[in-house]
Amino acid sequence: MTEFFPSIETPIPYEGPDTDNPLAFRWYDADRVVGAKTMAEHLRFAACYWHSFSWDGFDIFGEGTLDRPWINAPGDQIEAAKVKMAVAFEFFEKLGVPFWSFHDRDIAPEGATFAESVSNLTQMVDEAEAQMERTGTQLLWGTANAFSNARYQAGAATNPDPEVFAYAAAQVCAALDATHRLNGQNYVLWGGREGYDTLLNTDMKREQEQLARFLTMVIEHKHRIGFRGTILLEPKPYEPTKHQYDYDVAACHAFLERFDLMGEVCTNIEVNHATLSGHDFAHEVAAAFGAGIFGSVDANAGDDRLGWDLDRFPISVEQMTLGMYEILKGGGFTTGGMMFDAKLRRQSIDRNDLFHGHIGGMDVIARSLLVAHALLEDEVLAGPVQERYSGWDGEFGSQILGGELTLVDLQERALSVAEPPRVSGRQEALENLVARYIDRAS
Ligand code: XLS
Ligand code: NI
Ligand code: NI
Repeated sequence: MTEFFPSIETPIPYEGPDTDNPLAFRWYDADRVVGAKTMAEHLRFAACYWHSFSWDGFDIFGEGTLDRPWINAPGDQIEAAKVKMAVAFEFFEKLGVPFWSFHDRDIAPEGATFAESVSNLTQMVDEAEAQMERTGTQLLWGTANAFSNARYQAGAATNPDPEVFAYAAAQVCAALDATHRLNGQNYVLWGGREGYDTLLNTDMKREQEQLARFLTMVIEHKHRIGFRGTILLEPKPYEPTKHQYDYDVAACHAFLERFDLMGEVCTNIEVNHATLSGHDFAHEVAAAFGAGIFGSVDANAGDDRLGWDLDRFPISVEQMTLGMYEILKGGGFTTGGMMFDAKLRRQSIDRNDLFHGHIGGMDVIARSLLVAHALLEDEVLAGPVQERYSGWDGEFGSQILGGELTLVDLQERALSVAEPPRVSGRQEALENLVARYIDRAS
């Protein structure tokens, strides 16, 4: 097949911050060592299949604008899927991204029957295996699209009809098998329609119990087939449903505790989902590490004035620095990575725009890694934080936390000691320090 991106060199080179070449990295230098690992090892970048190759720019107001000739192409659907896959891997290879990720329906068309869908998927997994072998691209994660088809209008695992639950289970079984075959590092469950629009027709308690049963079956299957990757829940507060059960990291944590699934499941944190839930990205990362359920990141960005999942490419070094800082502080990625769940704007119709989006996102995150690493190395924030809590490390603090003192003991103490002195929280000074590290990154 002729190349889809003929003007791009293989792979995109690193040329440093001063380059004027828009098709070169300015910050992402894969082999550069930062602390104990290379940038590539720290960041484990992945590109996604769906936004870049399965979507032609259509929105609720209008038709597709992007040049994706395999979409709705007449003729053999498997042939069209193969053309699409060849282009996707040409892109991954030319970008120099080590990982990719997919939904079952992104790579293989849904058939007229379930059996046909599985057969389509199997053929395309064969194809993917060959493309991965050829290019050296690895699979960060696979997932099932259990939200687009009309049968899932009322949810998949949380559907009021057990037949739909069963269909979704069959689909996830096949998608997990495919991910296992392709040696995926993780398997993701994003609850696309696992929520509700109105309580007038919804039994929330029952739906959550169904979801727990579903997840338990996925875990059992993972162990049965010997899949060694991590199972990840991807929190999102709403959209498409008005309320989604996996609202944020805290809701996922509570769900896993409630149904005794801790230790089996981690989270895939999407930047734009964090902001939709009313949290900062860094908050969600810190919450996940705090609960022991940090897994992977869907890197993207929203817009300050638009309250839906815009999936822009990351643009803010500050936002990503604060998230990267929490990731490094927590010990970094293990099976997870920085996956671009990001899409072009509808007017970005030049083929190379896909490179510009990813190059910019990778540079923002690579630069954030440098800043976060320096902040951590120099203990710029750790020092003040440790100092702030130092009382808890002393004898009195330890007695309180160790359960040696009662409420009455503390009341008695208050009667005899002076008012505790107040100290500055120094937020502005700390923000200035972070800004200085961002200025200095090199
Ligand atoms: C949608 C989600 C989706 C998941 C994969 O908002 O981000 O893209 O990452 O199903
Ligand atoms: Ni996502
Ligand atoms: Ni999303």
